[in-house]
Amino acid sequence: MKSNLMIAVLAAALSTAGMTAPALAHDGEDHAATPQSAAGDGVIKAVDVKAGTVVIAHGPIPALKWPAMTMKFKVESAAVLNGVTIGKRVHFVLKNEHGKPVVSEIHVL
Ligand SMILES: [Cu+2]
Repeated sequence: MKSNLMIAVLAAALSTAGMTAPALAHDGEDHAATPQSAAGDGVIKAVDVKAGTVVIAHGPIPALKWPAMTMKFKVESAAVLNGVTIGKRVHFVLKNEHGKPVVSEIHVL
């Protein structure tokens, strides 16, 4: 089921790749021509289910031209945080929600 979802996300990203839409913003930094979705790996540093946020020390994300860094993300829904606890190594998927990166999937490694 999860791999089907991944394919759906990628297909959606590809189908919208040619359209003009707000690019993923990165904490106020200006990154041109960023895609509608991207994935990265990292370590969970904090989880706030109530606020719907997660802090991830992530590696470089070449698709977004992001260097490695620790940053706070919003999650698409609280369900994304199921099983996600501090110290876990994760693979995560970001999607572009009105120009802001939102974590749509977290897979504990
Ligand atoms: Cu970052």
